[in-house]
Amino acid sequence: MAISRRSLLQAAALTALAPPTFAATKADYTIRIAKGLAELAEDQIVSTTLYNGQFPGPLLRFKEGQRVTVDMFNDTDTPELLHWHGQQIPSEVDGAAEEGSPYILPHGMRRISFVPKPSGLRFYHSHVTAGNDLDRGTYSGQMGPVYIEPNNNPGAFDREIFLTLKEFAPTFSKSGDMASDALAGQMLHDLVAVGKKADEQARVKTKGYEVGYQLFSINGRMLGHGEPLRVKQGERVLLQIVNGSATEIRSLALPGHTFKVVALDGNPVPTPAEVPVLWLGTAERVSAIVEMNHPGVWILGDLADDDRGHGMGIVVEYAGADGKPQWTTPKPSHWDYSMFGRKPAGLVRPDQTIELLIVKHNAALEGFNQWTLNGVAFSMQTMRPLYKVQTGRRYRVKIRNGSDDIHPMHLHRHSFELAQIGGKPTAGVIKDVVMLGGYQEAVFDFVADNPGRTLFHCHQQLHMDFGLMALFDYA
Ligand SMILES: [Cu+2]
Repeated sequence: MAISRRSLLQAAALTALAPPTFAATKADYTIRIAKGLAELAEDQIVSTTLYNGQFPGPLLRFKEGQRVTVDMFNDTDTPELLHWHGQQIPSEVDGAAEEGSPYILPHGMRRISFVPKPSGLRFYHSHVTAGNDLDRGTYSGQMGPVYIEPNNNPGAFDREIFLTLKEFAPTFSKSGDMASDALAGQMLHDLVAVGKKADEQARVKTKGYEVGYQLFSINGRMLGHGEPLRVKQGERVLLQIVNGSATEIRSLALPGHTFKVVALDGNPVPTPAEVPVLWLGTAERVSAIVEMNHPGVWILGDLADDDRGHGMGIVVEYAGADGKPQWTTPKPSHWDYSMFGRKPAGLVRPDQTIELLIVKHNAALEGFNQWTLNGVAFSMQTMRPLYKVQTGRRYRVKIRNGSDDIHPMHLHRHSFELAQIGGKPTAGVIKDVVMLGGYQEAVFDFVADNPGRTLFHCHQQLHMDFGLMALFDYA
């Protein structure tokens, strides 16, 4: 599983070579990785690995373009990696071993320095392989929000509230309940055929393990157990939401209110639009303004009754209102990224197109599904790059999903622009994670403008650990 002996030795060598002068000056930020307790409710206290002893980890506010130094101490017995999700920074500080970032060794430390960018809502989280260990990687409590202050803020609002969505107490199961009908668009027949063929060829006829959770939280508290969001009538509240889940796609609704989506993955959208329900794939961020114009005591929560019932929600309480928090299930709707985009103006011609096909191999790896991209499951042993890109060129990635699962596909160290999603052409939606629907395809463009090894993977921990990952390198 997890870490090869070679990469550990490499990490050890690099640490040994590091000059011992780090303690001379104080870093701008210090993150300590250690076991601790997260009190989700008075009678639900979980033991997990945390950043600075708290969940979520501290909100880190950076200024775009202003260099920071960060000390990362690993007080655990296992190597760690801290990844700066959504930032365009060098490979050696990005925090992914596949890109060449060294591990933070057990009871060791690493000081890094980088220039934060781009502005907007980002986050930081563990990037180690978890494999079959549900205490590791993003299954743990290692995540926290990052906000990179822009020069100008999109939209007018009175107040800003950060919300971190996170599940705890994971277990393996043999059934999943992924909300597969959440996304707009149709299944493509040729991709259904790919999935059917893979199922027929599979030696094991049952599907592999999935992960389920017992406890759900927003900002580390189960629904009804933390402080409510106290609001006033007429207030415009900007919600900065991070889906910190290891594996789940989340929805959020607030009865009687709509969400005006102003940014996706921290990047302002060309067409801010109001929706009744937000959907966030694993690691996605949504910035949305809610106009508080429906007084009462409400539940801002997940559409899934079971998840909300086990904590995925937070109470919104208007000044002067009292009573039991109310919930009503909204009418069914689909999440369509293209509604926040603009019409493509003419034809943008990429320099090259990279076509990738995802296939699921049922329970092929000791009961776990194995995933391939163009027939290759990523190997942590060889870490062989799948594709070489050239600086300055615009690449179009066409990713096709031959499975029924939704894949939140994430590109490190670069942002991309959606070109087509759910069968619809679009432009101007800049992201670093996109949910790819079951048997659907997505097309996005990125410019190779940040030399260094670059990871492209599904952010579902169970998928990335079992093959759904590719490395791009610069020629
Ligand atoms: Cu996936």
